[in-house]
Amino acid sequence: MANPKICSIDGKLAEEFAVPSHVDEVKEKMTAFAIRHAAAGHRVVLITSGGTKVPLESRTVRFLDNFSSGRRGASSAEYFIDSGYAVIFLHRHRSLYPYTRMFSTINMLDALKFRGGDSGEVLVNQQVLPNISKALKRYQEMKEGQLLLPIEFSSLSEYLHLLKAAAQSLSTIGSKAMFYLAAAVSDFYIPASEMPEHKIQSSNGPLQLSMNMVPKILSPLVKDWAPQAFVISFKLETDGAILLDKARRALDTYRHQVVVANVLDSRRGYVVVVTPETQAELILTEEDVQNEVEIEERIVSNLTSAHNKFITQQGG
Ligand code: 9Z3
Repeated sequence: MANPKICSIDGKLAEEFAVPSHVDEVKEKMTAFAIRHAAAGHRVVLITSGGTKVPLESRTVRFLDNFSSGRRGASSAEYFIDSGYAVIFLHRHRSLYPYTRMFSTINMLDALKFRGGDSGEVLVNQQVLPNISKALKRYQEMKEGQLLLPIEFSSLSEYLHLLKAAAQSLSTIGSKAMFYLAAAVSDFYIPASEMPEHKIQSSNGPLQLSMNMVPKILSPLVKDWAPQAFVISFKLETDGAILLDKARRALDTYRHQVVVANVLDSRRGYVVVVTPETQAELILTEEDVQNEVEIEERIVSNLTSAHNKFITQQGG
């Protein structure tokens, strides 16, 4: 007889995806963060950002990676903080990070000049670091308010377990919690029981892989783990023709509040915010781009208003 425990997503998570050793410790931190900020009148958003990686061998040499630079998640974190939210930033190790992302292509040493002498003073060349003063001001305000809690993942297993822990932590603050699921998450994985232990040998010829479907985590998140929260998922396609249909289908299936739909090539300048009743296109014009407006500012503004309405409707 099939093991009924493995049929449920909770069972599958426990059996087939290694539990990170620090998950309980992280969960405590996230719960304390959520409670403290909710008590101070803040809303709290959990942002997922970056791609997951899936190992092909237990002693891993190779893995399958999902594409995402992490820019969407990192820039959105800044705009949420500017809008009065506290942010739990569940992100892929070494993907783009709020505030520092603006300088990720710059070699810091090219921007600094040692003044000499004993004072240890260093000068900053603001031409090499454009907008550094503005970024530093926002960063220091964030630090002062302790408004960002960064949590890292690399593998799909870590992502799944940490997201579950985050959902349970945020359930303590009901409708004041938002989930902004921008990470690019693998749909496929190799279960531990079917994974070769050692490096796959090319001397055995071409590689054929058979991968299982990753359980749809959005389903228990919405139904069981954080049923009062405001939940946004992202839908990524490369074929624009199927995008909106897929977004609507996701809303029908998971019954959450919003899908932000985007196509890989145009994601920096065009997204559609889809809800069960509405559909709003957010587009950056040439002028916006010249003025360095980012589409995440528009996305966050749209969603914070929708969250406001949601909280009012829930009577919270
Ligand atoms: C997204 O669609 C994000 O907008 C991007 C952002 C990953 C495209 P970047 O990090 O890119 O700024 O370079 N994220 C969701 C991707 C995803 O895996 N969605 C699943 C799907 O479409 C549902 S959870 O099926």
